[in-house]
Amino acid sequence: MNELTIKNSGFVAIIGRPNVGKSTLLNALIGEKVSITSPKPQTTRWQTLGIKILDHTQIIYIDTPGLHRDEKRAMNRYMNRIASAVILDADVIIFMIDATSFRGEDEMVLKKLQEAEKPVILVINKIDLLDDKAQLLPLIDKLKDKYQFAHIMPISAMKKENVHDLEHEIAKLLPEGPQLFPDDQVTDKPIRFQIAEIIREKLIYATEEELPYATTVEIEEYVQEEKLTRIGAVIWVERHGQKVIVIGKKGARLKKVGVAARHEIEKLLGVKVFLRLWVKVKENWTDDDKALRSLGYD
Ligand SMILES: Nc1nc2c(ncn2[C@@H]2O[C@H](COP(=O)(O)OP(=O)(O)OP(=O)(O)O)[C@@H](O)[C@H]2O)c(=O)[nH]1
Ligand SMILES: [Mg+2]
Repeated sequence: MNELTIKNSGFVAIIGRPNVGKSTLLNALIGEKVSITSPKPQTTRWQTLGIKILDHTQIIYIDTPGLHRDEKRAMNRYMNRIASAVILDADVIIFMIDATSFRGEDEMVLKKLQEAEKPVILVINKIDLLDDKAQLLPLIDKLKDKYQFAHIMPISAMKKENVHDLEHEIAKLLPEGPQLFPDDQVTDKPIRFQIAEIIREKLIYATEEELPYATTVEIEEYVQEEKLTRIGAVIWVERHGQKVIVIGKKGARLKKVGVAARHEIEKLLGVKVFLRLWVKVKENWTDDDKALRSLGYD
């Protein structure tokens, strides 16, 4: 494929409340992991591009943080602000819901989309969890009354069911336009960011309750040597007690996170990695605009 063959291009925002499977869909569409995922809500904190060429169309997907109601902390307001801004920038919107549970927060997201007045594809995810797909019909009927969707598509992002069909429906809606990113670029995020996100994902899996929400990862050292890459990262938490938990008994939890992250980073970079993790406390950083900015939430 060369630049001259692209006839259409545009931005497709993946929007929905937390945990419906937005990042899982982005990864399924791109065919590799560009955005981290987890069973815990509010995993994604930044917008992340996934770039793909399909026939004569360059589709630029934008994964977003889940829109949510509880805006108690500066971090929550930041995440909602990002998702809302992406809605305004996109050419087409994927409104993702979970086939097994439609809630007030989904209604809130739909209301925002109604105001945006853009082509919206309703994507009903996790259909692999339904015994009978006919269970979806009342929900589809209800939603059809609320918005004139450009298309309605039940999918399973995890099992890659209907993902290919979805992609073709999306391509039909994109305007004429030039190639916006080079052929081989799949995301906008630099490697250091991807590494920090991999570490954060392993932390989310290794910790419980509020801890996933109180941690962020900063890469301090990234040195490519002849035979290995040396990476040093700081895991920021909000309180001393959280630091003790992240480290675990005799350092066991931190070690587990480090081993899991190192394996994935080695796969990503294709070289041996020496990974060192530190845990540091920045009091109340998730509710402090200045601290958020200094940690990259800008
Ligand atoms: N059974 C099933 N699970 C899915 C499917 N898609 C995603 N999941 C799971 O749902 C959970 C949330 O997935 P994510 O992709 O992280 O969800 P998200 O919408 O990006 O969440 P936030 O970033 O928190 O807004 C994970 O445990 C996924 O494995 C699906 O099609 N079927
Ligand atoms: Mg996500």
